Amino acid sequence: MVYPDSKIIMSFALGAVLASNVAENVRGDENSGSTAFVLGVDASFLQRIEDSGGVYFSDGLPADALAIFQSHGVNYVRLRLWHTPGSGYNNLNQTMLMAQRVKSRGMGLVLDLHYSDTWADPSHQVKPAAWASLSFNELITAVHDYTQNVVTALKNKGALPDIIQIGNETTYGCLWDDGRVGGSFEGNWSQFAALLNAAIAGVNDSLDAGQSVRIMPHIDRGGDNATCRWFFDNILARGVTFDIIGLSFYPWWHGTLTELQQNLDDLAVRYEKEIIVVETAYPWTLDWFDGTNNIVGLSSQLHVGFPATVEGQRDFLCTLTNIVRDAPQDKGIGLMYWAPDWISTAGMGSAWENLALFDFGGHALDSMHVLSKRFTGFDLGDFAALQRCFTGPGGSPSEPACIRFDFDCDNDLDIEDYAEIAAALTGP
Ligand SMILES: [Ca+2]
Ligand SMILES: [Ca+2]
Repeated sequence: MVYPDSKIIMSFALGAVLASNVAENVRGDENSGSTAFVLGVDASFLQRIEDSGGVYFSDGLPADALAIFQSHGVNYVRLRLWHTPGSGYNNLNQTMLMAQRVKSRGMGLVLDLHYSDTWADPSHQVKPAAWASLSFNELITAVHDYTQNVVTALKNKGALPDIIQIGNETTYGCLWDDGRVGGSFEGNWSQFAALLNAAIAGVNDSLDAGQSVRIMPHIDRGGDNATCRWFFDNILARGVTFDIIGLSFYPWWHGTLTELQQNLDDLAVRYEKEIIVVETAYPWTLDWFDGTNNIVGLSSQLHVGFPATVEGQRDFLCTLTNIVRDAPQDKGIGLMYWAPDWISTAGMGSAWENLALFDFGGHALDSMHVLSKRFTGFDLGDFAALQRCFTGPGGSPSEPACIRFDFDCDNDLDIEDYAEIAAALTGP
């Protein structure tokens, strides 16, 4: 690789910009990431994996998975909450402990309310058993009171969420059949909206004066503009007020990256709401480690240009992050990787060990570096790395410590990357 003099000059110029912006960046860091680009992970499995013997490593040393994520630029953690799950995990008590652990690290928290005792998704929205025989009006009250109670409980533990997801992948509604929409349930939109509004009121009624939480409905279909329009048109027409559009984008289910980009382009302008790709993942291998069947294992599930390698995973994440960040009117505010910690352990199999951001032995993959600080601010501590990566010798975009500076994901450190870094340093 050739490093022309202009790069060296720009590198030193960046140093001056860095120095003049450090104070501002430090102040921004104290703000719990609330205005920073959201680089999140869903770590809802983490306690269970740890209890099953899972250990994580970074640079060969064992470490707290959350610390590893944070040192790689992750600033938000998402936790799902089930009403009365069969296991001892993802209930209120265990979620409160994890939420405190997240908050104690100064990270942002996304609470993912499933309104079910188990997985809620476009094919399953089963009411909690405790609510199975309630009338619709009683269900409205239950949703309000439960939401108020769980948010109050978190608040009282010093772990008030920053963003609350009112339902999980509610593409066809929630709390079936009362809140079911689509197909023969198309007449149910008003009931579904009433349930969402009850949840929102429950959040608001849990807050003290001066506190605020951003509300995020969530559906899958990140690459399906027609379904996204259908969903958000319908809830907005029925007075559901919210802050953020949450979309899942699993590339083997939800379309191409181009379709995602076109969808974000439309939604950002159509609704003028912030958007987070709240679930995504990509495989670093098609191999597997245990007897629990994996979600992804076929080359036909991959996207052209993104092989199932650590580099392919890195390139996917880099490209996806840019697509979100480049949505119109700065409405793309982040993405969250689903279960990057779901390694296989002796006590718990994984359907996701080839989609994690750790290898089969729990060692952080180099692809994790792509998240690092790309959109959350550089500081003086990054200057030496900047210089070394751009001016060599030895610096190259394939080196883990340098991956984060390749903003345009072309596996080259060049003038375009300088422009992005300068922009990151000088802020909006
Ligand atoms: Ca497996
Ligand atoms: Ca580049």
